[in-house]
Amino acid sequence: MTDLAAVKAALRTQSVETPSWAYGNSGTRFKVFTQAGVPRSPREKLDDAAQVHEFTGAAPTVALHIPWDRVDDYASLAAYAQERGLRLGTINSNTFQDDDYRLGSVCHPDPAVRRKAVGHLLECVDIMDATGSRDLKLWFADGTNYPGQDDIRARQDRLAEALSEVCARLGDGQRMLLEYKLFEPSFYTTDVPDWGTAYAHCLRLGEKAQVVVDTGHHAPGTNIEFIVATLLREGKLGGFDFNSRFYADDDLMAGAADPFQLFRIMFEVVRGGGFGPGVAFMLDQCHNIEAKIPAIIRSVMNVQEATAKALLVDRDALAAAQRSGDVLDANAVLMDAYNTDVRPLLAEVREELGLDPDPVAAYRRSGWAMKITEERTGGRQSGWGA
Ligand code: AOS
Ligand code: ZN
Ligand code: ZN
Repeated sequence: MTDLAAVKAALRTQSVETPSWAYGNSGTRFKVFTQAGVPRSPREKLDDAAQVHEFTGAAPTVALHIPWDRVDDYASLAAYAQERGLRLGTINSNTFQDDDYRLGSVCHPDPAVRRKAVGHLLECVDIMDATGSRDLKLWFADGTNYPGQDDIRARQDRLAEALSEVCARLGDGQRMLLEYKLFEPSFYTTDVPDWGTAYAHCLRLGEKAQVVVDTGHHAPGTNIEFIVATLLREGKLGGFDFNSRFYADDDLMAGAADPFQLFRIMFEVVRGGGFGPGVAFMLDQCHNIEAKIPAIIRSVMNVQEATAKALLVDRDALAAAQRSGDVLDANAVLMDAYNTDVRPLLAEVREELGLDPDPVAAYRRSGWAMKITEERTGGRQSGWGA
């Protein structure tokens, strides 16, 4: 029998990190649909992120992206965040938007380009020192477009050399989170394409190096929860970039496309002892057509719902059914938890925290959307973005 008090206590500890870039305008390579009232600065992104935390009570940290969130004084930005009940979280590097990186960054054949890329990564660690961030997230767009273009093996050597230098720079309590992605923007090889490559590099680098699982970064049909269970078992799961995908790395709201997959992932996290501060639960999303703040609130709620269902699994009954080889009963135990409507339970948790049970509705009533549109554009919200 599941202890509901323990489930609620666990849910109260959960925090989901929101990404600064999810608050700003974004789009696809075909069009960026701008929205009235979006933030014009990192500080305004934090103002919006504070709304997500105010209404969910579960989003106290905000990931930054360098250079998108570059400021003169990061300690001051951290203080600004703290005044709003937030903390600056993961620092995301960017070695994919500079013309010098056409043939790659840390894997580039030219040592001067590799030096420039490593310099950027070391700057990100300096920023971590200033913001008090624990994690440096590294996603490399590096790869090749044609067979023969470059030496696949030599590129791994270059990557290892760069990662080793950056890892050596990390201070006490700091980590590097290496994120893999099967495809795009390169088309023939990607230098960190899958969990195995990321794991192999992190294994060599030691305990400061961990793997990030972005739920949009796999081939269709990949069993992501298997990867999660394996990385947790090896002590190498550093965190998630949660989002949803129907086609590719769509960066849609977490849990919106396949809530059952998100539940199965969260069950492996709970089962593997990963439900704690050692595994960073981050969102990595781009809200191209939907209003951003409510979409981020919804994503946090979707992660909470998947987690609540995972916590409700009767682990004793499941283990007994598995041991006895009772396939149908074991599956039924898991499906019973998944098919439980956990919204009332989460509403109770929110009310016990002094929050509105419906964070999206509460946000919509707050008038924040109208306020920021007036202040940031002087125009009126078109209505759909409220
Ligand atoms: C790119 O597809 C990856 O998901 C990155 O994690 C993410 O978009 C980037 O970190 C934003 O800087
Ligand atoms: Zn990501
Ligand atoms: Zn991605």
